[in-house]
Amino acid sequence: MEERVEGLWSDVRELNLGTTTEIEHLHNPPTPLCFLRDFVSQNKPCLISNATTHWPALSLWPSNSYLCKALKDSTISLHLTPNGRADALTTFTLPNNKNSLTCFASAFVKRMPFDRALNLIATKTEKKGTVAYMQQQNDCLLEEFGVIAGDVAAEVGWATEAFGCSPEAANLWIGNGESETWWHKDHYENLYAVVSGEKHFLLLPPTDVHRLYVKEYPAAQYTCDDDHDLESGELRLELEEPLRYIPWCSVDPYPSPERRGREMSLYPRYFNGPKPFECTVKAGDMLYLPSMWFHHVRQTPDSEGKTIAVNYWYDMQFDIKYAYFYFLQSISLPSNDPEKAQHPDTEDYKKQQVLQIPIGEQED
Ligand SMILES: O=C(O)CCC(=O)C(=O)O
Repeated sequence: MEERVEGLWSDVRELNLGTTTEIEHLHNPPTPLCFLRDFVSQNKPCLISNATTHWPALSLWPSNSYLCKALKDSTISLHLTPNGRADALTTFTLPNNKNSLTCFASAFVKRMPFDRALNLIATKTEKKGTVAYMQQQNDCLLEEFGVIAGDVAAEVGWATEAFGCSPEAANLWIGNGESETWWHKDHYENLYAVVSGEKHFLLLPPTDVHRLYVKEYPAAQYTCDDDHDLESGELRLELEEPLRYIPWCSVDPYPSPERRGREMSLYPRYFNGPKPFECTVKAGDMLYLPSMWFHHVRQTPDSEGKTIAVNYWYDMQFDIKYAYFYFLQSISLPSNDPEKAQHPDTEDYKKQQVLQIPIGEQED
């Protein structure tokens, strides 16, 4: 079975996606027909330049003082982590200090005035104990940033025509070079436009699902006891109670040199298989990220310390491609992982996992 699945990875590249790490680059927005025929129906990404040249945001938003003035009365949700990794795997040390486990950690989310949040993101200070990211994914362009929403388009015209519907949500993302978005996939068609700074995407097609070693991890949440001084304030990680399990990708694509050997031996299908597609989205560019594609994102800030992007999520079709993908991910392949089970399913097994993993034998 392993060989047949490996054959699938090369077939999709040879037949459709290309065998380099680059995705197709369009120098102008496509017509709705071309977009639908050449990309959406083929579930194939592309980078599109000159799709947002008419947006006032491109000249206005790089200025922090413009944003602070326009949003002076706005309260927004800021996501805080100690390491820039929200919705990512990290090590949780149990209260006895002897055991630890790998868990899925969500950010501490704090509502605050926009200017304070931007200051936490864009100002570099020595003592910083937290990494801040505005990334509330609830249609936040309108929900939280309504006063500047008119600086960008409400939807992407040619995409709306191709999909036959308006976006389900439009989100604004403001982060800095320390934030990283871990491998995951979404059940949406995504048009992702960078307004300031750069975003660096790694992409893998849905056919490569086994290369990311999706397993169930206990959910945990960062919290903060004293959130008056969020810059240096300590974030604490707490396991959710009752325990809840989240299926999540296991692979860190950029392990530190000390961890690299271990990661490579745990996740050979990722490290020894075809390289992920790579795409840097610069200010003024837009990425079409098809539904169910796995993506990992890093960012480079602009000269005022931040990266800004706006993305539009359109409903995907739950069609025959989805059915094939769902079938493929149900096939389990052997794993080198000492934590073994890809989908542990009994409560006893899960409790054992939580209680019996000594520090030092963890993935982090
Ligand atoms: O920009 C990011 O950090 C992540 C973007 C993303 O995951 C998405 O648009 O689905």
